[in-house]
Amino acid sequence: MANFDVFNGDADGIISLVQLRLASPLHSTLITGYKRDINLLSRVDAGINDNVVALDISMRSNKKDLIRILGEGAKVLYIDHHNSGEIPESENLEAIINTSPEMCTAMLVDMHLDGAYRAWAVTAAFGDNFPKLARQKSEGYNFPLESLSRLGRLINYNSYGSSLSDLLYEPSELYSMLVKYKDPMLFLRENGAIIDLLEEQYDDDMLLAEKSEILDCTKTGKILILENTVGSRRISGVFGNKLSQKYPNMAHAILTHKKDGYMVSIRSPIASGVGSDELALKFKSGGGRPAAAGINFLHEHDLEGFIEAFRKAF
Ligand SMILES: [Mn+2]
Repeated sequence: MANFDVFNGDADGIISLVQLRLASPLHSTLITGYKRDINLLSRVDAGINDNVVALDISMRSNKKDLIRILGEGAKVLYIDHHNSGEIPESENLEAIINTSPEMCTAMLVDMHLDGAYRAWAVTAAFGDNFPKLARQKSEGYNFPLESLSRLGRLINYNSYGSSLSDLLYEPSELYSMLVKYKDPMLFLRENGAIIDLLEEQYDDDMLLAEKSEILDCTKTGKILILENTVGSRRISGVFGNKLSQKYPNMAHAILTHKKDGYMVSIRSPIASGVGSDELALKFKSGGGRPAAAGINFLHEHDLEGFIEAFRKAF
């Protein structure tokens, strides 16, 4: 019997697994990647009596491999908040999918575990850009919200890049450090330097992002362009989160220059929380959820089309 833990490399994915494995520790093969490396089930070779856990990766993008794995007879627990498409029928599949715009995977895990590691779930909610959800779930607890918010933001930031080499810490490495602690504050007390290093890099990247060029701006939406640098690739999504919190009535798209095109991060206005996935799915390599989505590669030729579609969507 083999166990496979498959999880998005961002704060939501990592902390979803942290909670599950604190609740039921076991030896497993860890399968993860940088934030946009989401076709992770393709790396799972599981059969009868094997258990697969999939966290915070779109079922829509992993459907083919999910069906293959279920067909081989493995049991799958799938917890996620991205647009899933149709969920396959199988008695080997337990799917907890909730695409509400105010929900993240780590909070679904929290519900699954009756709030056993709430401080971790709150950290993840901050990291996944759900500060309202984080605060609401903290009611009645005496959590140091500033610290949890900073930790969530920086774990999340660590996952962004075009390859693992853009990242300061490999997500599986970060997970292994975090899962040793039942309480994120204990982690911080003993490992402050790990997070301080991330913050230094974050501040440098953010400084550059804040000088980015504005491509299109209306009353309800803004499109910005970042230069083709490692720092841009790391900060684009988090920069989008920051802008969306600052201007809750506006939609944002952050384009990062790549060879012959762009990588795109889209954020819906917080006030409505919808539209991003629909816009992203109009393009070949697009995907995501109502509040936040992305396009891995937008060809230069499609830039005008994207601006038009963005204006129409928001
Ligand atoms: Mn998430």
